[in-house]
This record gives sequence, C-alpha cells and structure tokens, in this order.
Amino acid sequence: MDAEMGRKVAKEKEMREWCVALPKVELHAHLNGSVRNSTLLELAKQLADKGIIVFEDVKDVIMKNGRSLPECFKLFDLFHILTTEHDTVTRIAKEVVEDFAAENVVYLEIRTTPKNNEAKGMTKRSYMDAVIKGLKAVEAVDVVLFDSNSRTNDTLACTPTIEFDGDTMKKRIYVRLLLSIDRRETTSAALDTVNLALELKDQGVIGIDLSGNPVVGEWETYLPALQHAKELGIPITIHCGEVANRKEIQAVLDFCPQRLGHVCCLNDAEWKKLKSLMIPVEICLTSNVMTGGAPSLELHHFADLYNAKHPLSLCTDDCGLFSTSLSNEYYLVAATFGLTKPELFHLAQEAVHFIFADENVKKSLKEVFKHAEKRFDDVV
Ligand code: 6MZ
Repeated sequence: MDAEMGRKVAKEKEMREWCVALPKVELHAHLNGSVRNSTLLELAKQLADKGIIVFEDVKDVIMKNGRSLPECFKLFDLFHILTTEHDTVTRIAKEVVEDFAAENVVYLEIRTTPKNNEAKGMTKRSYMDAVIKGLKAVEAVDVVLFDSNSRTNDTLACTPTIEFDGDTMKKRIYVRLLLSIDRRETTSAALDTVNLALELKDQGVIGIDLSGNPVVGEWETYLPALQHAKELGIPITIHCGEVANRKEIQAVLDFCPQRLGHVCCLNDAEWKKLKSLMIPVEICLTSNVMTGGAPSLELHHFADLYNAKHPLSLCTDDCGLFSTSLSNEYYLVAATFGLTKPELFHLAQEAVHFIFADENVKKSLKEVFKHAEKRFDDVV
C-alpha cells in the first residue's frame, strides 16, 4: 500500500469509528429485519435438525448480498418461519436492543408486526408480551422502556461504559415500540393492532406503522385503522412511495401522518407537497439502494431533502437484512455527500425532535447530546 492509500484507509477508519461513537437516534428499524445473521443461522440449524427446512438452502438465502424488493419479502416470510416461537421472539428483541446500544444508539424505536399463530398458541398480544419480555431481559445496558419522569435528572451515559466517580456506569438506551400493520392484513386485523397499541401504551408502545410489501393491498383497507389511531392520538408513521403508486402517495400525504418512511418514488408535485407539509422523513439509504427505490447512493433523495432543510433522520430499516448499521448510514452520508462531523452531529441531534416518545424523553435526549458535545471536540 503506498503512503497516500495508507492515509486514505486510516482516515476512513477514523471516520467510521467517529460515527460509531456518535450518539444516535434510530426511528425506523423492523424487529425481524434487524436479527443477527448468526442468530438466523442458528435458528435455521435447529429447524433443519427437525427436518422442517433444508439448512444449506436457507443459509444461501441468509448470506446472499443482493436484496431486491420482491426478494426482501420472500426473506421476511422465511425469517417469520424461523422466529415463530415466543422464546425466539424474546431472544431477538433482546439481541436487537443490545446491538443498537453497542453502537451508541441512545434512543430506539423498534417496530414490529404483532402476529397471530394458532399452531404456536400465539396471539398478537402474546407476541408483543414476548417482545417486551426481551426488552426487559437486556442486562448489558440500561434499557429505559417506560415513562422516564423519574429519570430526567439522572446523569446520562451515552458512551461505551464510562467511569463515573470510580463506578462503571452502564450505557443507557431509551427503547419504544411501534406496532406495524402489515399490508396483507384485513381492516379488522389492522384495527386489532391499533387497539393493542392502546392496550400496551404503558408498556412502551407509542405508535403505529404501516408497512409490508408495497405492491400488495389497498390504502382503503388500512385507512379505518389509521383513522382510529389518529382519533386516539396515537402517532403514526407510514411507508410511503417505495413504489410509484401515485394514488396511494397522494392519499398518504393527504392523511398527513407524524412521520413518513422512505419517500422514494415521488413526482415533482408530490415532492412539493411533502416539503410544504414538512412531514419528517425516515431516510434508509442502504435499504433504498439495495431494493431499487433509489438509483444509487449519489442520486439518493437524501441530498435534495437535506439541502432543502427538510426534517429527516437517518435510519437502518432492516440492518440484518441489508448488512448495515446506523453508524454505517452516518458514515455513508459523510462519504457520499461530504457532510462534515459538525453536520453529522447536528443531523443526529435533530432527530430528537421527531421521536414519538414524550417531552420528558426529549428533554433527556437533548441533555445526552449536550453532554456529548463536550466530548466531540470537532463539533463545538
Ligand atoms: C416495507 C418492510 C420493509 O414486523 O416481522 N418491512 N415493509 N418495506 C420494507 N423495506 C425493505 N422492511 C421490513 O419485521 C419484518 C416486517 O417488516 C416489514 C414487512 O412487513 C416485514 O414482514 P416484523 O418485526
């Protein structure tokens, strides 16, 4: 390696490490899309031993790099076969929180689709109980899952375990849950999910998401449930424009949810409308490029929204499925669009404004970033 190449590699390494150390807010992460490959392979082996699947076939699918949109949804069906047991759901929920906390995510909204599975004795409620059990089982970090009233004056930690007056403090991560309505669901199933969100509002559930294969289903099917959530005052985020469905994009913008995911395939008039509505956007760079929602990183609509000062936040979507991490998404923004460290810090900090958790959590997170600013000397 010549000297110049050596310098380039060292600079990239330093920047990647900086992005990991940066406190971050994750607002768009699907539970079953964020499972570790090692866990999926282990689960696949167990099912193969029982003769339910052929391990080698599944291994190839899990380890493959390319992920078109139709392939993603085939994979989710496979993941859901691997994760049907309550104990497995608990395990993956625990691991996903540990993984996000390990890269200094200080606030995490995980979204997941509550599932009925008669054969396993699983109801939407028991599925969510298993998820919540997983969040409570995390020991490596301090998970704040409920109302944070009592914690606003605590000293906050957002670095890898730090020494504080001689004691080692645990990292802290605020975790909240969004319940996803899958586009394959009926109106009645979607309504059940909204009612479940209401039932679990004291257990860390704070919002509703509409997701699933964008070429499946009709907006009118979910609208009554989304309307019901709106009436109940439950914040809503909607996957919008993953494919160019003009009628639906228009309807989603008219519905005006609290946040939107992706917004890839908007036409000029829709861009204009989105910008005038100022609906915060969950940007998923790697996911959009892999699934073809954006032609390339360089041509991703992040640049346009960022330059227009549109509210946005960087997210992973499915970090397991797309082999990415939130730190990597920040790194990609720096490497592709030339954002500086202060700009990246500001981007991470601004995401606090778009969280669905209450003002107490926002206040605590603002403190986290204020505290972190002192350590990130390049920022001030
Ligand atoms: C739309 C997606 C998605 O809910 O089982 N999901 N929906 N677009 C995407 N972009 C690639 N990625 C994930 O997590 C998996 C489910 O999340 C939705 C799909 O409905 C998928 O089945 P949970 O935890």
